[in-house]
Amino acid sequence: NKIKKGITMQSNRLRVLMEVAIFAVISLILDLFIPSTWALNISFKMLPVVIIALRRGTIPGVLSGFLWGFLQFAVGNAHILTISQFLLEYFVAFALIGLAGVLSVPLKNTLRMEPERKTKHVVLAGTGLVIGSFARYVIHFIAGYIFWGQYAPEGQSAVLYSFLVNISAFSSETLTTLFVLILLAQSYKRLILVEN
Ligand code: 218
Repeated sequence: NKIKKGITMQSNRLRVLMEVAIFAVISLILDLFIPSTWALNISFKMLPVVIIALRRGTIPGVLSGFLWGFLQFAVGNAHILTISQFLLEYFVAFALIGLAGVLSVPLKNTLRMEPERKTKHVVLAGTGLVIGSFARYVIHFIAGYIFWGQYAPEGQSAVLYSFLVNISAFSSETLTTLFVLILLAQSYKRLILVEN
């Protein structure tokens, strides 16, 4: 019986890792096909990583974001200025999206215990999204004024330039993703609740 339990735990770990990888690939595909600019980002490519974070918790979420960042690099879809900029924006920033997972347990408890309270579900999932997205964009803002300041318009400081670009990208991307999260509210039970 102990052995049986051990095997079940192992195959469950494998299952979680597969989900982490599959959802990172979905984020990558969305990123390859939805056009966006640095400042305006009407897309929901973060959503798969957010869903994995809410479904499996912070560590799988962070792993999935990290893997997405690596895949961006692997397929040549990363914008690299320097090594430290690359590590910061594609590994640290993307991994931080997984922080959405801090609301995994509260959301799953609510889905189980108060299955009819859709608004509460959306508020919890949306707050997770905002936490992960915000943490990510703090990094893009910092990288923006350290590394991307050269692209600021004449007379605009690097800090202000990075702030304006990244606050705009953060708001547009987070709101778009929130919108899709609201559309998905009926499916949280299937997307986020797991038996094991
Ligand atoms: C001001 C400024 N411009 C560009 C970047 C680079 N940046 C911003 C947002 C997201 C990503 C990752 C790929 O989607 C990158 C590389 C910046 N940080 N700041």
